[in-house]
Amino acid sequence: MIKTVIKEIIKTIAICGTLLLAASAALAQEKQTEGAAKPMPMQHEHHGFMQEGMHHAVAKGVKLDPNFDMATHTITLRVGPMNLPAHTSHMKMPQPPDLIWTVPLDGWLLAYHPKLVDAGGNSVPGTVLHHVAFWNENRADFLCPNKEEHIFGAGSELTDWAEIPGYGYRVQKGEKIRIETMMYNPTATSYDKAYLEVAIPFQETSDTAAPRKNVYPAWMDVAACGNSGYDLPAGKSEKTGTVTVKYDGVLLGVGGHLHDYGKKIILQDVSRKETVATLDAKSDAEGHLESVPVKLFVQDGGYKFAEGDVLKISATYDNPTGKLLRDGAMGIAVGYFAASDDTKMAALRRSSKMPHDMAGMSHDH
Ligand SMILES: [Cu+2]
Repeated sequence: MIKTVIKEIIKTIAICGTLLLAASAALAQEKQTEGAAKPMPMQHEHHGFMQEGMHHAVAKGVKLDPNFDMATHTITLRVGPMNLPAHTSHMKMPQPPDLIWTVPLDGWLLAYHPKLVDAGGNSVPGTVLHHVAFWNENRADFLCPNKEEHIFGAGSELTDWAEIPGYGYRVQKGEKIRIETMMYNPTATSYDKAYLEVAIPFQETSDTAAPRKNVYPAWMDVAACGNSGYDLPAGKSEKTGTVTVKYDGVLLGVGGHLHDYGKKIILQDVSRKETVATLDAKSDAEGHLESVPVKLFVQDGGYKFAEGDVLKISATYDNPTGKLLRDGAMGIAVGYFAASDDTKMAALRRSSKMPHDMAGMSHDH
């Protein structure tokens, strides 16, 4: 079983916004129209981030419920309820349909804080989250424009994407954020009516006192701009890929995404002949991934990328199972990018949804 672990993408001291804005009635009204599930039952086939391209039964009655706390400027997106019987693999578990959140504000999303709770608000262990991924259907990825912008992801470790002071992910009213959730339950405890909650502090653009700089999620993948998942051979292996930077700017920090038996991920700027980061994974005695460290550059003004720079990513694994693990591996350096000339990034906007076969980081074959 693939256990997804994205660990602490950007770890900084979170500084909560202290400016209290007037509560917006418009935002509250917007909420009523949210949360409709997409009707297509085969949605998982087309867009899966960590999925194996196989059919999943669709869980019934799972809704998206967005809640706004104007006092703290936090949106909480709640996905559920989900029934999670003990000892159920992600293939056997009926999975939530893709859910669409229509952004009700012009502003910045500042951080993502995921957690799992039951109907009574009690904590449910992250172990039952296979992964969750947020995609902005109205924007293309700045490194791989054949893909949608992947703005947040987490697995069992419930990666907390902390705020970077002064920066935010710019959203516009009406943008469609697709939420893909995959659950499983390897534990001996069944969970009835579980909910995934992602708390997202935000700042509106109408808050002109301290405007944010825009950041773009940078997924630098050993599979380049193709599907992220690949077959993991037995024993030691290394996979490398390259992507070309298309804009001048800076990388504010970088973490990594590997699966079990992952050893390290290295990001190099080949054009500059420099190693940007070497991230050595932590694993348990069996090789199950526990964490990948984060390297920050924001305190030094960021690591400079120039248009045309070729980035090389390499992922090292040591698979002790003695057999090839189909779709068992991913190797992605994940960071935040800030462009020197942000106006150029407007070209990444899409008015309509991209065709399915161009959109995802799917494992489909
Ligand atoms: Cu993965």
